[in-house]
Amino acid sequence: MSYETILAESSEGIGTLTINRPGALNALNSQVLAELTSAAEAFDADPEVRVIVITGNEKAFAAGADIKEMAEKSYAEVYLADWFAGWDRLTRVRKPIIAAVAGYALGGGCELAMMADFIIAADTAKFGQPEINLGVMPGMGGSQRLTRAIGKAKAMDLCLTGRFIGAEEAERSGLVARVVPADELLAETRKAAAGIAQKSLLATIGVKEAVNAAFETTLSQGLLFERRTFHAAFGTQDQKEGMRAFSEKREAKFTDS
Ligand code: CO8
Repeated sequence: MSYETILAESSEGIGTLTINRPGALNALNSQVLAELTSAAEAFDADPEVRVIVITGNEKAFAAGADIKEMAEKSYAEVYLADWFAGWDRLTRVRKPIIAAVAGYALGGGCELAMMADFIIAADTAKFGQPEINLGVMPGMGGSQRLTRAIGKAKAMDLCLTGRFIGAEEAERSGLVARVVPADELLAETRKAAAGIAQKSLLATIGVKEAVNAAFETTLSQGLLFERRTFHAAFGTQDQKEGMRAFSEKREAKFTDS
């Protein structure tokens, strides 16, 4: 399938989606939404792909929703079209997703990065929710996922002031998993993705479902879900292979069975 606003390529188990609107700092318009979510779903269904990476360019991961596309919309239009609810499709992708962020990740760009399972940031990355400067507020998860990620104080600070934070502060706050030098961002992300691609897909999807359950359930329900998912792993060949390989001091060869 060919796309106009993103690049999609896969190799060695890693499906990479690159937002490609450099002239607009990768602003997220409806076409990016449609293409990125469709491409991510296609990777999710592709047995050759085991991990998905979403990235931008060195200047911008994405500088937000496309302000020019939104500017003249009416309440009725955005309400009836349920604007941006379509991004939820990305959160239903079952395979692990890593966001590799360099440059600006603002507004919807920060919110998109937070829809990934974790973020690896270049030391040049800048995160923010500057919607307040446009007379609006976050609309793709900035008030919810950001608050869960970094707590009320920091989320309020970012959403109310619109200030940007750098990669170090983002890592300190728990928004970002790792910070790497900008020129190593893609190599480091690929290395992380390649490592995950070697694991049993049954286990990586189980981890993703269990960690995400922590955001949706009580602690006792989450712990029960985790335990049951752990128990289910004992019905897999990959559990036998992984534990035997440990005893036999060799690399495990997982077969997703
Ligand atoms: N939308 C559209 N175009 C953009 C955007 C954007 N978000 N960001 C940058 N661009 C365009 C600029 O208009 C410019 O285009 P042109 O050359 O044609 O004038 C080009 O990209 C380069 O941008 P700048 O010249 O501004 O580059 P600078 O390096 O000077 O500045 C900044 C970089 C600081 C990132 C600046 O571009 C900026 O402030 N951008 C806007 C950031 C922003 O406010 N983002 C939030 C957008 S709102 C949002 O995401 C809401 C999401 C949820 C909505 C839910 C609705 C229901």
